[in-house]
Amino acid sequence: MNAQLTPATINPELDAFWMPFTANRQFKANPRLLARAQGMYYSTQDGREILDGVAGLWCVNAGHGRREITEAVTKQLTTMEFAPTFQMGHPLAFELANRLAKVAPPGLDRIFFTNSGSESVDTALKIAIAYHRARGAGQRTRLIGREKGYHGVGFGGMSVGGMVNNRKFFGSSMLPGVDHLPHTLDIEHNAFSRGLPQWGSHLANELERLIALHDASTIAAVIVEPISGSAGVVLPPAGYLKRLREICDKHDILLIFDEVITGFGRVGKPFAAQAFDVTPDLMTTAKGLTNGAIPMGAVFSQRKIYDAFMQGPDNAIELFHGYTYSAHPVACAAALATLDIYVKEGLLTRAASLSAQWENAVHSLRGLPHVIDVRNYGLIGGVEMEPRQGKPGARGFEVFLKCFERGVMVRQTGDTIAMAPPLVIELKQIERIVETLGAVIRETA
Ligand code: PXG
Repeated sequence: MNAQLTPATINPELDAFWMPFTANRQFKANPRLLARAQGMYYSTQDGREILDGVAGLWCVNAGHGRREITEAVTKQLTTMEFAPTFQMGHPLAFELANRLAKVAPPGLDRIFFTNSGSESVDTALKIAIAYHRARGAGQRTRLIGREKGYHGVGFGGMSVGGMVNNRKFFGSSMLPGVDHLPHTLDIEHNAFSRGLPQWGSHLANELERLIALHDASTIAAVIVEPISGSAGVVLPPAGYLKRLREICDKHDILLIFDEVITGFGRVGKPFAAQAFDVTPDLMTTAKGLTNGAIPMGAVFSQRKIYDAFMQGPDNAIELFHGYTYSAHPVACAAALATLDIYVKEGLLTRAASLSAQWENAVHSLRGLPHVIDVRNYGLIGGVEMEPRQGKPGARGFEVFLKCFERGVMVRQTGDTIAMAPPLVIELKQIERIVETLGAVIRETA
């Protein structure tokens, strides 16, 4: 603890808000406050323009200040601000589910609504376990995640997740019966790969090893992010996800893709499942679903899973799970307006037409001091720098801060800078992000 950084002595007005995933004392000593947003830009409270290199937090895919979303939300608030979806319904919920089913990967046309990525993940894990039980395989309760995985912060998502700091503070308060695949980041073999790395599809075979250890009859599901964002942009080696799919099929294990960041156009197709031509059994989403305007998440399920629940007496509740705000009417309105924009402006595939320029731009940072890897796919980029001796994350944070001071917002995870701009970005703005980052890296010892 640094006595000089006792919050009350810094800025008492900032004290009450306990900020998430933030160095509270450091932030409150030197706050970065955003006040307005339009298109590709934020403005700070003191009126500086900040180019948004990370779509808010991987969510504002259609850019900021979209009038259509504001209008749809305003209209819904004045028409009906809330309606229950437990034993009741409202039309927008059904309309949205139908619309989502149309852009979904093949067969994933049953949709369960949540309010966040974390809730989507916990929902999908619970559905997976209950699905096996509904089929008479109630002993299949084990869940397999992956090292470096991020699946939100609920107890389920934390347990299958594989980021050390998100787990170690919470003792053994984890789901029992969880195991983890090895992660797929291998700088030694794959540094500076353009797009998917070629080395490492065999890492999927580790699933066979875990199955041999635990026996398939105890395993409900495997959950992975097709591309990991939070851990610093970790890509699947070419062929890796297909291999996971094959092994899951062979052993009757459900495959869950966590597409909270890869969904809604980020990778050049509506979902990574389509980009990589691998269809999961369940798919979790949030973020881009409403362009970040109103909190909402959705779990996409294969019809066979939904159908497995639709048995027993007609008056029996089939799944004892849900949230007060599942399919909140205002969130539904926001999502419908967002989908309209995505379709009208071709944003679910626009990243594919920009990805070659994006790739060239981010790979131009190769060769700069301390840069040990550059990774990219769709409109996602990661630049990994060597950590300072004994101070992991310090260099990354300094680069993030200096970029912000120069009017470009990126994300920092350890010593990796992650970028995921709104999908409406123009080439000039890609150049500006990469030039700023490059200049800052050059000056950062
Ligand atoms: N799954 C994945 C794959 C995510 O990326 C969540 C679940 C949880 O979503 P909620 O809505 O509960 O936060 C996420 C969230 C970052 C960053 O910069 C990424 C997330 C959240 C905050 C920061 O890497 N992803």
